[in-house]
Amino acid sequence: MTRASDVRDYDADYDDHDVITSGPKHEAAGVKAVMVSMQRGLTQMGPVRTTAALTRLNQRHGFDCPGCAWPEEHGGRKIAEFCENGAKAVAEEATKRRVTPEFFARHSVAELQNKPEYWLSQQGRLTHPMVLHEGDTHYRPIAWDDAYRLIADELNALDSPDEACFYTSGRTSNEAAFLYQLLVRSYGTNNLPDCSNMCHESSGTALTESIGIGKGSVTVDDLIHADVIVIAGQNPGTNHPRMLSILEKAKANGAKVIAINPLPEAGLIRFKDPQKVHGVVGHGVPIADEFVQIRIGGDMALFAGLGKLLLEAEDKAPGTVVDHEFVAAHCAGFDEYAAQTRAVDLDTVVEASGIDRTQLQRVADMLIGSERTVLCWAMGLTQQHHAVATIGEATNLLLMRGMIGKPGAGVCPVRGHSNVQGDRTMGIWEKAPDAFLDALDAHFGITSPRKHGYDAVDSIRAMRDGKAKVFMAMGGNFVSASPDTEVTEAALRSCNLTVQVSTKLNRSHFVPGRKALILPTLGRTDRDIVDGRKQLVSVEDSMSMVHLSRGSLKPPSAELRSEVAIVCQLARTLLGPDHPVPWETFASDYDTIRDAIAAVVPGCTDYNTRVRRSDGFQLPHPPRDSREFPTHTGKANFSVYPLEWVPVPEGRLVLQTLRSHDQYNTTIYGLDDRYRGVKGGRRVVFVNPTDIARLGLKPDDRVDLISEFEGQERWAKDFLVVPYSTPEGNAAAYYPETNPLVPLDHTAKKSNTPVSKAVVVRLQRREGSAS
Ligand SMILES: Nc1nc2c(c(=O)[nH]1)N[C@H]1C(S)=C(S)[C@@H](COP(=O)(O)OP(=O)(O)OC[C@H]3O[C@@H](n4cnc5c(=O)[nH]c(N)nc54)[C@H](O)[C@@H]3O)O[C@H]1N2
Ligand SMILES: Nc1nc2c(c(=O)[nH]1)N[C@H]1C(S)=C(S)[C@@H](COP(=O)(O)OP(=O)(O)OC[C@H]3O[C@@H](n4cnc5c(=O)[nH]c(N)nc54)[C@H](O)[C@@H]3O)O[C@H]1N2
Ligand SMILES: [Mo]
Repeated sequence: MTRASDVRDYDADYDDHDVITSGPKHEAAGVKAVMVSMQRGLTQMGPVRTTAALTRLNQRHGFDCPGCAWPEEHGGRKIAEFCENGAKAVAEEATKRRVTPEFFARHSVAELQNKPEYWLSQQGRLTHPMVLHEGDTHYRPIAWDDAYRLIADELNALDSPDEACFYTSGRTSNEAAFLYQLLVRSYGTNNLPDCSNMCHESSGTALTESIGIGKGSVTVDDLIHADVIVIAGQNPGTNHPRMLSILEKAKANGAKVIAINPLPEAGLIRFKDPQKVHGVVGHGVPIADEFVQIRIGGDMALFAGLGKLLLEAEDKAPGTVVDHEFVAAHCAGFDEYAAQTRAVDLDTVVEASGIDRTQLQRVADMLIGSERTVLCWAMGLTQQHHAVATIGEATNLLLMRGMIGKPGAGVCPVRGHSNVQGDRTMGIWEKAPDAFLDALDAHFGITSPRKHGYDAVDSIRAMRDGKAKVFMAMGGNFVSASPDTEVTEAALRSCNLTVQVSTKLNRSHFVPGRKALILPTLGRTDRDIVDGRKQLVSVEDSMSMVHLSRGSLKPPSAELRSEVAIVCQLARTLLGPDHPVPWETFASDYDTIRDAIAAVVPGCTDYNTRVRRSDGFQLPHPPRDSREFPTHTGKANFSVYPLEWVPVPEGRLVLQTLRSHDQYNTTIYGLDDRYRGVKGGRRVVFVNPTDIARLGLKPDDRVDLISEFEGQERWAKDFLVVPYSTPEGNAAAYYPETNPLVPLDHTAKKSNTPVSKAVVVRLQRREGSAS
């Protein structure tokens, strides 16, 4: 039996024993949002840096927001778009607080490993490279060259390069990502797990099967001109706030929004634009025309049921629903899809989704009446066991109607990290296609391995099983972001060496291997000057737009190195003076990296020139650009999978693990989730009032969450029960506190993404609880 939280009790000062709850809010943003972000800015950065930072956020000559991957409006990089959570992400990075060598001398690793993420997040920016030698109780400073030597020695001592794993989080720039994968492949492995494996991997897998490319097919302009926008499994009010002003524009043009979510998320219901008068007074703009309160994991059934209703409407009035010309010219598998979908039992759909026939028909009618439909989604769809099939099923609804590669219509997986899509384009992929590796080898005269590497889950398994012994992370917080915290922690502790290239402290620093390094690096907001010349980096947003980002703030310490510098110097130390890649040239002039990217990465010709255009440039996307579908059939494929959903076992709940309004993934900004009416704490579990009664509990009871999977139990202790509007049988609680509950082996079929949105749990009332 696993009891992860037994070994990991949270610091009372930084957690929630005084939670106040007041129920969901119905609108997002508004003046309160401006006040909160200004206050965070002033607390973290002081007035001068606040002004300097916020006036350059997403400006043409400024830096790309380190928050989400939502794009700027085309031609719209002139005015700062206000976004509370973007401002908070900047405040966290540009903070004046510092974590110095004295800090590490004061606090032992034993002490720091018991601090909650929130406390760690709030200590500020790292200033010096630090090492933890075997048997030491404290991290101590290390010279950069000695750090590179240590990594190189440990890597060279391995029996095979496949015994090392090189993680990337999605903030890394295109330039750093390109060099990092080049270093890893030159060393000899494809073990390049990244945060995408835990995030949108299911979208990439599903879209590659359906349309031949794992990226979204729409632009902001398409959204603005859509008739219907479906938003499934996404909470834009918190996680992509700038999307709300686009939705508002689309609505002003007459678009209808269908929100599919177990929770009535504030931003899906109403939006108060703080830059407009109606955002200051009044109730804001209603967003969702149809709120579909789906059961967790019920989306595939919903999309299949809608498919059936669309086909029935087509049968009644042939030629009015199905775009036969598009299907005949561009698609494969329609007959098989139609046969399976016609046979779908609507009673099963109602049971699986929790959506009644009347609403099902209403939504189908909206889709039938739409000439231009955009389908947006995020983690509510991707982190499910049947995620790939679900996204395929949703895509079927668009294919049938010829809604790909047409203005105002298409698929829109809304990415998370600000450059997660760019990192993949640059080759951060454990399964990079041979064509990419061939181009890399030809350009640099190296021999990349062809054997596929480990993704995030397989890296944990490999470390657990003693097959991987060195772990290096280019950003992120692998320990807290990964599933099955106790297994992941043991896996990392069993390594010979763990290396974290980081901007700020996080738990991964205190779950060390036999030896550990913390290498502090520049963030997006910091200026990067090499030999007196300011260096620029570039990123790709959720809609395949590539543009520059220029940091402008004084870095937290002269000891920081850019990610590019760290990769280049490590590469030279590891690979030796004769290695053919010009690492020194790359480190001294980032234009030379972009020239190499132009030569190797498809769609990047003339990178240096095009990326300097005011809006940057858009990467090619054959389905969007010319209705070409580079799949194995050469056509867009209808996706046909057996129908799957998530039944709720007797006396149990299906728990989704999600973000509050006051965090960026594992970086915790504060203890309030304003839009869900939670103040002062994060260890809460949202439960339907009927379930609270049925389970013999009361609101405000304290419970332990016990996950049950294949006969194993996993525990997370001491959560406050909060009555909330969620379908019966479903519950919600925050990530990363609940990661100990997510089983490592419960992953999405084909994409291997951890099933973070459907964990079967029972709730056990704690002794001394309120009732
Ligand atoms: N401020 C801020 N911005 C962020 C982040 C952050 O932590 N903070 N994280 C970034 C990252 S990396 C990512 S990937 C994105 C994440 O953006 P989201 O995907 O919006 O993030 P989650 O909080 O995981 O929310 C998932 C949503 O899916 C819903 N959901 C859960 N289960 C189901 C289901 O079965 N079906 C449906 N239809 N819906 C379901 C939940 O109720 C919730 O509204 O945000 C990015 N932006
Ligand atoms: N249960 C559950 N688990 C989840 C999820 C969920 O919804 N539920 N979501 C998953 C998703 S979508 C994602 S994307 C992952 C996120 O996983 P990660 O990307 O690994 O996690 P983050 O919390 O974003 O990483 C934060 C750390 O990144 C470092 N950092 C910040 N900026 C920079 C930079 O510019 N350079 C470098 N080198 N370091 C930097 C800081 O030190 C900070 O502590 O978590 C996944 N895990
Ligand atoms: Mo993500």
